[in-house]
Amino acid sequence: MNIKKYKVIFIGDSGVGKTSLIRSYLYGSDLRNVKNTIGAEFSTYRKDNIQLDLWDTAGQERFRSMVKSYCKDVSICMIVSDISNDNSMDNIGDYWIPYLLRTINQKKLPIFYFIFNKKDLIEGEEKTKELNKKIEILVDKYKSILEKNKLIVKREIKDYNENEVLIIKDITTSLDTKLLSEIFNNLFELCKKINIPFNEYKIDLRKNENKNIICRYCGIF
Ligand SMILES: Nc1nc2c(ncn2[C@@H]2O[C@H](COP(=O)(O)OP(=O)(O)OP(=O)(O)O)[C@@H](O)[C@H]2O)c(=O)[nH]1
Ligand SMILES: [Mg+2]
Repeated sequence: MNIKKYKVIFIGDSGVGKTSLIRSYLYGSDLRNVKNTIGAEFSTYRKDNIQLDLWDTAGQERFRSMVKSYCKDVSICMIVSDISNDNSMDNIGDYWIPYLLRTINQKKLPIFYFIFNKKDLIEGEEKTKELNKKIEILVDKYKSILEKNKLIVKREIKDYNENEVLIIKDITTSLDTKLLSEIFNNLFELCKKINIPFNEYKIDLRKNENKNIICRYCGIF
C-alpha cells in the first residue's frame, strides 16, 4: 500500500492544551499527567493509506527558535488557543500568524486550522453564543492579517484552489473524545481532498542535533 504522509504541526501558547488534545485522542491519557512540552513530541496516526505525522511543539518562549525547525513541508498547521485565556487568542494574530508567515518557507502554504480549546470552561447558552460571536470576529481578523500579506484566503474547502490558503476553525475540549474525533476525521478528509502529501520530507532523528525530540517509534530522546 502506498502510504501518503502528511505533516501536521500543533502550535500556540504554552498551556492552551496542544499536548492534551493529541494525547487524549490518541492514547486516552490522564490529562493530569500532562507536563509542559520540552522541544517537541512526535506521534503518528494512520487511517487507510493516509498517515498523519503529528508534531506537537512547545509553546514556552524559550523554545521558540526550536519550533522553527518543524515548520518545513507542513500540510496542516493546527493553531491552538484557549478560550478562557484572551491573551492566547490575541497572540494568534499578534504573534503566531506573523511567526508562521516569516518561518514557513515552502511552495504550497499549509492549511491553517484554528482550534479554540477548553470549551468545557464555558457554560450556558448565552455564554456559548457570546463565545461563538467572539471567535467569528477573531477568525475574520486572522483572515485579514493573511490577506494583508497578499494571500488569497478561503474558508470552505469547495472554494479552495492551489496557491491559496484555506482556514478552518473548530471549538473543542481535550476532555471530549467525540469532539476530538471530529477534528481528527476532518484532518483525514482534508488530506484526501487537498491531496498534498509531502512524502519526500525525511527527518532522521538520529542525525538531528535537537536532543529534545521524543520519538514514539524508537524512543530516542
Ligand atoms: N478544562 C480544560 N483543561 C484543559 C483542556 N485541555 C488541556 N487542559 C489543561 O491545560 C493544561 C495545559 O495543557 P497542555 O496540553 O500541557 O498544554 P500545551 O499547549 O501542550 O502546553 P506546552 O506544552 O507548554 O506548549 C493542563 O493542565 C491540562 O490538563 C480542556 O479542554 N479543558
Ligand atoms: Mg505541550
